[in-house]
This record gives sequence, C-alpha cells and structure tokens, in this order.
Amino acid sequence: MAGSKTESKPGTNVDARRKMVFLAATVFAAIFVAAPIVCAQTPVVHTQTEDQAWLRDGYSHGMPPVPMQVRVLGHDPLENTAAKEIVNGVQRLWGSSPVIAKSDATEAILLGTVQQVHAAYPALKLPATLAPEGFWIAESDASEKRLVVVAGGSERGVLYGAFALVRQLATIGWSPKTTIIEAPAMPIRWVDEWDNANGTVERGYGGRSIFFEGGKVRDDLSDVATYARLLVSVGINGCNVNNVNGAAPFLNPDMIKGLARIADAMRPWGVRLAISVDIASPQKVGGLKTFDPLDPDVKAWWAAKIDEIYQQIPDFAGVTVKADSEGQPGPASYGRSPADAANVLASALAPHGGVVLYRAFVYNNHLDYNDMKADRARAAYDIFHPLDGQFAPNVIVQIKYGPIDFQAEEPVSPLFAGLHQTSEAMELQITQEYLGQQRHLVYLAPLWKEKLDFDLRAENRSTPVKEIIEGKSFDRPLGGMIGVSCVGRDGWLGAPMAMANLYAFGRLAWNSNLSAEQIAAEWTKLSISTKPEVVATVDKMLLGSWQSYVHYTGFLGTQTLTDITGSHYGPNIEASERNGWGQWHRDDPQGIGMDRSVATGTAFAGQYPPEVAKIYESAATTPDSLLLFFHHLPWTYKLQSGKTIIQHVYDIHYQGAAEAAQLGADWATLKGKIDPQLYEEERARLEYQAGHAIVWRDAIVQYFLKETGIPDALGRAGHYPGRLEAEDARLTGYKVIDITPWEDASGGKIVTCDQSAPQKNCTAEWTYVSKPGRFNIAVQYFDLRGGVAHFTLGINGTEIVSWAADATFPLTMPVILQRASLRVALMVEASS
Ligand code: GCW
Repeated sequence: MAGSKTESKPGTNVDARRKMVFLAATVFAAIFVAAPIVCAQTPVVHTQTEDQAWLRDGYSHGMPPVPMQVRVLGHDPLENTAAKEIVNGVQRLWGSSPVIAKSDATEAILLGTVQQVHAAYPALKLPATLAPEGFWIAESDASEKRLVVVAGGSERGVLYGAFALVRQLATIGWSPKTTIIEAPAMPIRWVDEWDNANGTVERGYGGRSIFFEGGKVRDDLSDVATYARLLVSVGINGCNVNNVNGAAPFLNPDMIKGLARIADAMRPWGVRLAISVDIASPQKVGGLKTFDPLDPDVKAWWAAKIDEIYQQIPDFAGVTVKADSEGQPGPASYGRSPADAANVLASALAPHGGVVLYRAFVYNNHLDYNDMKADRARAAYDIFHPLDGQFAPNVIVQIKYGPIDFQAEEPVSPLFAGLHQTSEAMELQITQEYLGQQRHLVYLAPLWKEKLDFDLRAENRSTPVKEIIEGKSFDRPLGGMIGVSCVGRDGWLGAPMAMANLYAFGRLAWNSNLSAEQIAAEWTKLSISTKPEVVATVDKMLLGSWQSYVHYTGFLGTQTLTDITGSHYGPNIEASERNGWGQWHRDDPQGIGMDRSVATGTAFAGQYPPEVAKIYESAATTPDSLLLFFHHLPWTYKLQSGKTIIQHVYDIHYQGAAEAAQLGADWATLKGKIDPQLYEEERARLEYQAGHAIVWRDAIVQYFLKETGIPDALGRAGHYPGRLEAEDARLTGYKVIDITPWEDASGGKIVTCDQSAPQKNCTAEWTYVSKPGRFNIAVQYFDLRGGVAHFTLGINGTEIVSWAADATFPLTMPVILQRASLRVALMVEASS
C-alpha cells in the first residue's frame, strides 16, 4: 500500500491480536493526511555533544587503576589538552577526576615529550626512538614513584598518547605490565567534508553544515571544536572543510578570515585545516583573464593567495583539487595536465610546508554507451599513470578505493600500483552515499580492509595497497587515507551506528593492520556497552552488514544498482545504463556484465600488474564477487558455487533481505541491556531497513525475471504469496498510479491518496475469503520526504492500530519512496 504525502515512520511494531468471528474478514486501511505536503518537517533534535559518540560516559566500577594525579611536563597547548583529556577520561569511566599536579608527586600520570620526560627523570628507560607523532605508555617505579608515563615523540604524540591511554582503560584495562608503543602508519590522515557555503552538505545525511551557513562561516563554532576532539581521539590530523565542487568562493578574503576562525577552533585538538580549491579561482576570484596553470600571472596569483592564507592560518595543511571532473574546470581547458595544475599549487604551498591532494577522480561523463571499448573504470590510470614522476614532492594523488565511485562492491583501483614516483592517498567514504545513506546499517571497515589488504603484486612482489599508501612499497615520503565524512548538525552522521565508520576510518588510518573485528569491538565497548553479550551481538551485526547490503543491492560486481543520476538511494536498475556516466552493467535478455578483459573487452583488466591482471582476465579465475565487473556472461553461466547467474540473483536477494531482517532480530535481544533511547532509535531504523531491503529484493528480482524469462527454481521471484496489492483493493479516494522505475513496486503500481478528491481520508479494503487461520499482517507503505501521514488499520470495522508516517530523511535528498512494515497478528476463525 502506498500513502500519498510525506515522511515515513519506519514502522511501529505493534502486535495487536483480535479474534475474528467471521470467515470473511475485511481488512481496511485508511490514510489521513493531517498535514499538507508543504508542511515543514520537524527536525530531529539531537544535542550535538561528544557524548553521542565514543567519548561518552563510561561504565567501569570500582577504583581507577591509575594514579589520581596528572602531571604535565611541558607548556604546549596540545599537552594541556592531553592532560585535560586524561582527567576527563578517568572521570567518565570512574566518576572521579584526577587532579592536575603542579609539581613532583609520589604517584602520577606523567605527560611529556620524550625529551621532557628524560630531563625530568633521567633514570627512566625510554624507547630509543619515537616517531614525532608516536607515543610510549608504560608504568615505571623508577625513583620510588609510581608513574604511568605517556611520552610523545612530540607534543602531538603526547595528545594521541593521552587518548590511547583512555581507550586502553575503557576497553582493556590497566596492569603495571602494560606497555603501548605506537606511531601512525601514514602521515596524511584527513577527513574531507563536502560542505557548501550555504550550509548544505553534498552527500551529507546528518543535517546542515557545522562550519557554514548563509554564505559564511557560522558564528558558533562549538560543534567544530567538539568534532575536532572526536577526530584527534582516533588520530585524524587534518580536516578539509569544504566541498570539492564549487570551491571558488572559499578563497574570497572574508571567507579566509572565517576559515581562520575554524582553524582556531580545531587547533587545540591538533587537527589542521585544509580546503578544496577551484582551479579556475585566478579567474573567478582574482579576475584574471585566464586560469592556465602555466601562465606567470596565474602562478603569481596562487602564490599570493596561499601566502594570504598562511598569514592567518600558520598551520594550514594544504588544498584538495577536483578538476576536469563532473563539470569542474581544470587544466585540460588549456591543454595542460593534472601535474601542471598540481605543481603550481605545490610550489605556492611548499615554502609553508603545505601539501596538494590532487584527486584522480577525473573522467569523462559523456561516454558513448554504444562504444564497447569505452570504460570509465580506465580513466584514472589512463590519465595519471603517464604523469608518474612529474608531480612535485608535496603533491599526493588522492585515489578513490575503486575505479568507479564508492560502490558497494568494486575492485581496488589499479592506479595504486601505477604510480611509483608519486605519493598516494586512498580516498574512501565514511558518508554512505551508495551504501544506504546512514538509513541502512552498513559497517564499512570490512570493505576498507579488503581494499587496504589487497596485494597488487606490483613488480611481481608483495605490494598491498596499505603499504603503497603508507609510502613503504615505493619509498615515498608522503601518503595516507582520506575519509569523506560529510558530518552535520544532526548527530554528526545522523545515525548513531554510522559513527562506527568514522571511528573505524581514524583507527585504520592510524594502524592499517588493525582488523575490522578489533575495531568493531573497541567501538562497541566505547559507544554502547562493555557487557560481553552486547559486544558479541553488536559486533556480529556490524561485521556482516556490508555483505548483507551487497547481497540486496549489487550482485557479482554489478556495483550498486541504484538511481545513479539522482539520489543514489533505492533501486533503479536502468539508471546506470544508456547514459554517459559509465556506471554500466550492460544487461540484456541474454546476459549481463561489462567485458573489461584485454582479449575481448575494454582492456581495463590489463591496467593491473601482470599477476593480478591474469586473474581478472578470465571469468574462470575472477572471484564471483567481481565477476560481472570484469566479464559479460550469459544468465545461465555457472558460478564457482555451481549456480547459474540468474538463480544466484534470486537466491542472494532473498538471502540479503533475510539478513537485513535478522539485524532487527539481533538488535531486539539487546532490549533492556543498553541505553533505551539508543535501543528505540536503532530498532526503528532496522525495521525500516528490513522493509527497504524487501523493496530492493523485489525490484531486482522482478526486473531480471522479466528480462530473462527464466523462472526462479524455488518459485519465489514474481510470486508474493499472501501479499494483497494496494491496486487490487476497493479504493476510496486513493488513485492508482504507475511508478518509475517500474520495478520499485510489485506490478509497477502504487496507490496514492488523492489530495484533490473531496474526501480527505482515503481507504483501501480487501476481503479475505479463505481458510481460517492465524496470520501476521505486515503493512508495507511507501512514504515521501516531507510531512506526516496518518494510517489506521482495521478489521471488520474495528480499528486495530493506527500510526503516523513521519520519519525524517536527509534534507538534501529528493523525494524518495520507502516502505516499512508494521506487523499485526490476525486470527481468523470460522464462525460456529
Ligand atoms: O560520488 C560522487 C558524488 C558527487 C561527488 C563526486 C566526487 C563531490 O555523487 O556528489 O561530488 O563523487 O567525489 O567528486
């Protein structure tokens, strides 16, 4: 059933039981549109504090196992921040605060750089070398004092060490034998935000910008400071605050003043500010006639502009560039290369120690679908590989993890192995653009780990992606990870469980060898509960969630079968095809998949180093998870599992939807064991997710059933036993409409409550005439983005349950359709 209007409530789980005394029961459902479509949405109000994330109040009991005094040896602001964090952390965990000791104390948590610690306690054995951002934590009884020492390779290392100590206390505990020595795996550990000056956030699903509003920097930057604290607590050291699209206004003098205020707010946490720049700024902002990177006036303009920034932001980290991509201007306009453009910026930044992150996301979005050799996946390698060796030392090429675009499943980008004389960073998305937009629980660490651990075998030796971006494989001085985060004012990412992804990003950028399991356990203990049964359940949910999402949204390497020209949300299979965007999967009644082999296809497979290229060249050796990314195959092709592709499509979607439903069932076991507000909020989300997974399942299954004409061996596809279609009901007020894409509703039809009809309530009635029995009724309804619809379900004239469909969806999303379910157990008995 579909209601016209508005926002959906992801279903209230009502279990109302009624005895029916007639064999024929009439089920009616009515929709009351209490508010017109134009009515304003009531925003979900979250208090934006760090308590919402992993720095929340803790759970430990008893006495703190560490000294209750903190002594800071230096005077650097970062060391002061470190001391406050330890006080704060112990307070959160045990409810009592250590005091800051002014002078030598008999027992203390001692903070300082290695040099400071050595000067104060020469007898203390310290590690011989510590990386500047690294730290050492250990307990020492040297000089008859009990000291828990946090020694940093620099003041910044002290701060990271303080957070590490608190994390250790909260998740593992402390013993006098505990020793922790760590240093970050890679120097660049940034989040990128895609915030616009008007306060919107591109692909942001957590509300409006924490940085900007109305064309300028917000007056109140307290959220920015809180965010920086969250970032530094997991080792993130840079934050690029503005969208890579439309970045020109950010170089206006007034905006630079505002940016300096943002940098001030983040500085106490050691997070450095970066911005995205538009390569046409010399023309757009500076009024020059050209933005040709090799023009001397253009070079001078950039040098002066970068100087202006450093005058106000002395620790400015650098710039990110999106050029010649998706409508953004670039050096190609003048026949110049990305290296020409990057190097002009690099030479302006070099005297100040800044870096350029030049994005390899450069491709032609007007490809010819009919050209069987055209392939968007090839673009990054084709453009950047020939430029290897031409980039200035402070340029880092920023490469999305896959060759397309943050898809639910795609191979690792071959470009990682294609640059040996250039520093590289891997770009990944914390915001779940193609991965459920934070409405679906999808924990991304397993996906990122798969990419980080992938061994590209460059030069026929071991070169896992993580070691390439860490600079180890090709001996590069720079490199790192960039997480596109897109936080907002509505609980950062808009969904509490999505915060596991921000946490995981920071932890992996710090230590790419951590496992997805280890990070999940840490996050759960810090954010939800340390109770073993809670940790086990939440971790199981997190760890399986990405593959479950793949199971219902993009099979065998077809990426994400979503609306790729619009919201990137919900199923829309044809949206990827027959346009210039190149996210094609090329399905037809005979087969499906992109032939990217060297022998007969686009030759993308040949961009990988030989050992990997050989695997992808043949369908027989390509893993099933990427099969259709690399090969066009008949629907009846047998997979390694022995199933045909089409049967796999049916099976995996039923499996995926069942797995989505299982998430809700698993969560239900946590009732009473975790924070009730979190429990309820996530319960509603998971109920919605289970409903939306059914939409995905049915859309994909019925689309390919129709296209291939090959039935499901298990008889499920196209058959919905027990489903009462809205369009078959006796309708009052509702009208039946066709929807686009047709596969998103069974039969391609929905009913909508006609606002222009004289009656304001719409009713759909079905009569059940069959055997008596006991039934569960799941009402599944589509819902629109704004306003509130009221539903009532009744049987034989008796109201059973009513509910409002009023959930809030991301503001930037276009109108979307959803479905959620509501369950009513109905007993139908024969009358005697
Ligand atoms: O994934 C796509 C997004 C665009 C984004 C682009 C990019 C900022 O749909 O919204 O633009 O990638 O990464 O530049």
